[in-house]
Amino acid sequence: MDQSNRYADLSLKEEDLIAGQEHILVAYEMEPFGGHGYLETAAHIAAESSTGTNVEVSTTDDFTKGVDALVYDIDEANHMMRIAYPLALFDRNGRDGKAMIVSFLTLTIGNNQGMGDVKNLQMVDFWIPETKLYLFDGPTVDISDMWRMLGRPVENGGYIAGTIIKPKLGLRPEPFANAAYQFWLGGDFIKNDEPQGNQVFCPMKKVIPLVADAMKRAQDETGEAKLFSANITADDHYEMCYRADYILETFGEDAPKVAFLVDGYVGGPGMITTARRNYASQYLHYHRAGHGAITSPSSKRGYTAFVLAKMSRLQGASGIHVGTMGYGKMEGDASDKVIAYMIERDECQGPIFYQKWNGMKPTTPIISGGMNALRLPGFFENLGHGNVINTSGGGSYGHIDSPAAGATSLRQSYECWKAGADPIEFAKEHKEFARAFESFPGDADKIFPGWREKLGVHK
Ligand code: CAP
Ligand code: MG
Repeated sequence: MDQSNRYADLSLKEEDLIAGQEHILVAYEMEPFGGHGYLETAAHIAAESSTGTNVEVSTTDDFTKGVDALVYDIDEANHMMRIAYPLALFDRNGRDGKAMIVSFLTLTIGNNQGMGDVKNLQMVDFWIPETKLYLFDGPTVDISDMWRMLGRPVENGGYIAGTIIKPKLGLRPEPFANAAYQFWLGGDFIKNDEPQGNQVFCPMKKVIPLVADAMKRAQDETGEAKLFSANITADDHYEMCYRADYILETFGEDAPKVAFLVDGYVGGPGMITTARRNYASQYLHYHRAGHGAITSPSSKRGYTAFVLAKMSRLQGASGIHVGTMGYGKMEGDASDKVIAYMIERDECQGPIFYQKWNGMKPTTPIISGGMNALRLPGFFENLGHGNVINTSGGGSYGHIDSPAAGATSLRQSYECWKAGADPIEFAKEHKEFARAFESFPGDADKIFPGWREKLGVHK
């Protein structure tokens, strides 16, 4: 059934919808299966994503029709379409009237993902009216709080050198805490790797007190504050809070320096909001393992990594992984910097929509996955700044001298880029950075050909 006379209105103007502030706008890349018209399929998607189904139902009344989602723009040649969703469609909390990301997803990326006439459907951008942003939690804690704890300026506080405890699994409590201590001697921030939590060989109640002690010792030794991002991901709200409460109590006076890592893609939006609402004083670290299943550039469904990051700011993530923009080991390319800009700025042009954030706190881009001191200068150059948290697991524990030397090499790499120095010349004066070349010779050959001769390394 062609529903385009009800669920499409191509005379609607986007600028009027934006001025009206009463719709959420969503842009999709869409292709119908052969035999299905473009507008007809787009209208079917709008129907299934709002008030309709594949047939007319007798219970529809005039009010219902007033909240239909409407296709207002199609570009068949480029497989693009845009839908305006009236705000009234979205479910709201009974307790406090707030919006729910889960409801946003249920409509915009719900049943429409499995329809028989839709070959591909991926959300590439969305726009929230800036006067309605107060409906979303937004972040409570941001990178400026981290900078303050590190004793730095709260604006432009610079690069936060971090790591992930490696190996990913298989360390017992003492070696685990020792790995943390060793890194903290040179760096700022450590995160649990995403599967680390409460393994039988490394129970939370054994390892967390040792990590808290390692933090104290590293702080005493270096005279610097240290940060730890503890994984509290769990199926069950109560289990998550049980872990979080135990961790805060154990860190005691250092609890403000604890972030909570939540795996928000596998765990789902409810888990992020549970952390955001129950622990509003902690930095909320959104890890996104598994997201590639739908956000991969090769994926034709779901939504993009850009959309995931933009949603995370609404949910109140203090920081989210945004990839490495082609400089690390995961998928991505240089143009992904728009993901970082969208979450850290107060207004930003996305792939389709210009979003104003109306003062909502920023979400830190967390840069991770195959990074090391040699790859960072190029990364900073592409991004244009270094106000990020970077976690380099292999890049720290893979340094041939020590994890502390690995951490120092990361900091030096930032200093090198900030000074606009030539990395080879900089390496001649900075031993840990120089030793990163020998630690990661494959990268060194690729990024700095001829480095051996220039640095006098002949092994
Ligand atoms: C990085 C990491 C992170 C990835 C996830 C890993 O380790 O701990 O989980 O960064 O990808 O297990 O791969 P290395 P993303 O530093 O040793 O590579 O950040 O893109 O979500
Ligand atoms: Mg990991």
